[in-house]
Amino acid sequence: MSNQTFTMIKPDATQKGYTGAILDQIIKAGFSIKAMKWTRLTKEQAGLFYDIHRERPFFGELVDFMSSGPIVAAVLEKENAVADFRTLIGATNPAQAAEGTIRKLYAASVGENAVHGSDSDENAIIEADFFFSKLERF
Ligand code: 3AN
Repeated sequence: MSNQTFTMIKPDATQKGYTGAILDQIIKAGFSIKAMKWTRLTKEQAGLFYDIHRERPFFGELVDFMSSGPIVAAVLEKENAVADFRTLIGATNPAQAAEGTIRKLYAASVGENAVHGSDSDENAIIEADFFFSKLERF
């Protein structure tokens, strides 16, 4: 079990003005921010980030969406970070997400689902390293 996870606030949520409310919910849930940036992915970068989904039928849609606007990328710290953050954001499909979760509150669909959260300690490290150097983490 690791104490860090990686998140992105996705283009649907940044463009609808939910960035502040989502960050507030993350902080109130006990996560501290170790690194954070406001940026925008190119299609190539989005494809590399989601490389494990390259063969999935929704890959093209996912890459188009994730490069369609700005995102907030962040490394978060808390005991049991990966599992607790997945609980906080709720199910991938917002229709199945529990009440009060970030996706239930702010996501529109399974594709445009407001936030990303790492699914394992191993992927949290890979994803954090994709966005942040050691000099950008405090
Ligand atoms: P999660 O983000 O909850 O770990 P994954 O890893 O199954 O979910 O999927 C990665 C991302 O791919 C999701 N966050 C979502 O944006 C997108 N995605 C997953 N399933 C679909 C789908 N059926 N149609 C469109 N996009 C999808």
